[in-house]
Amino acid sequence: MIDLRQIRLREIRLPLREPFRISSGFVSERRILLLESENGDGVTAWSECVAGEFPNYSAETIDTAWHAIEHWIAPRLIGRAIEYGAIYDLLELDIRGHDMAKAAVEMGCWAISAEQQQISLSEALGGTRDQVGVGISLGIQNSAEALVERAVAAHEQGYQKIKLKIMPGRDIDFVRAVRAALPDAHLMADANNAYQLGDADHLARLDQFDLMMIEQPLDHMDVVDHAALQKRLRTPICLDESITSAQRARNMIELGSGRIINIKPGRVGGFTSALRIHDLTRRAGVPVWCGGMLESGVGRAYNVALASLPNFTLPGDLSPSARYWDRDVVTPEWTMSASGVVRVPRDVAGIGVRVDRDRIDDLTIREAVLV
Ligand code: OSB
Ligand code: MG
Repeated sequence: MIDLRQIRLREIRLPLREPFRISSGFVSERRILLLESENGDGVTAWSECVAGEFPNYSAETIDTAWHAIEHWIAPRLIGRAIEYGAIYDLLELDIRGHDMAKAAVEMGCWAISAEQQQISLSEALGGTRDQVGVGISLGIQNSAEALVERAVAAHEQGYQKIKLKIMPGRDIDFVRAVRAALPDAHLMADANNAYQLGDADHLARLDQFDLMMIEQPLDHMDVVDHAALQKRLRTPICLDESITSAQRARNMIELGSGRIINIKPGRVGGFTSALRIHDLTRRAGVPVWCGGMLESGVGRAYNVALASLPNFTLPGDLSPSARYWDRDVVTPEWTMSASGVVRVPRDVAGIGVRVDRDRIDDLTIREAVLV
């Protein structure tokens, strides 16, 4: 049973080792919202909000999430006994949207519950895998040569899936060059909404490169145009931004808007919602994989746990700590084996890594205690 006593919010700044560019924006330093939630029985857990600094991926930002947690979400939960599995539906009753803010709190409560039961987060979720396949997401580069160089290096490191961010003007030729350099690699593209249905003929030119999938080519809320586009592509469409709930996942399946889903627990409002999507896609024979939002080692723990569920049959955007940071905020840092897998810490209770509190204190630029 969850009976939250307080939530401590902190903003930390963590510079990326390499700037990351997608079709709609650019980030070189992550502003990360971390939560430390304390239950009435003294059990605590760290969690992370995946919202970015600017609303180019979805409407939420770190600042809207901070506001939503402080003013609307924490007041619904603090001092009120509730099952962790019921938090998502409680918040949905009268708070529209703010899924990333909700997820940060809800997932922290799952971790509290796992700590109480002395089981791993993976076990709490019903995970079955001891290790999960890892993919890398390569940001948009200035030239095809620069992209090829990074893709080849990633392939040599063992990544099981290489995702190429694309946008108009940096698509067909860039993907062609990578495919020529890596004839057998598992490649995919992610457009982050950079195209319109009128670009269908252009996007169909990607079919020749045997991509595993093309992620979210059209509008960030759309499931209708994607259905029309999927009819014109041989390459499977994978939806990311459009799938904000189990209802949207059901719509995608009913309409044929895509054949694969990238589940980011932060984007869908937390673990209860992610599990519903997992279960309904599994029944429908739609494979899923775990997406990433350039999380610190705290958020990564939640993604790795989720990716240990049975229908996560494709490699996730779960790169090791060193891909992103000179030094992560957890110990041990997240690592990847030469065969491209990350170990699921199913032998450790809770999130499975220790949070380096001194380092977080050093990195903290803003703090609030909600009681
Ligand atoms: O579309 O999947 C995306 C990062 C920020 C915003 C959106 C996306 C991404 C990534 C990064 O692709 C994946 C990762 O965390 O490694
Ligand atoms: Mg994406």
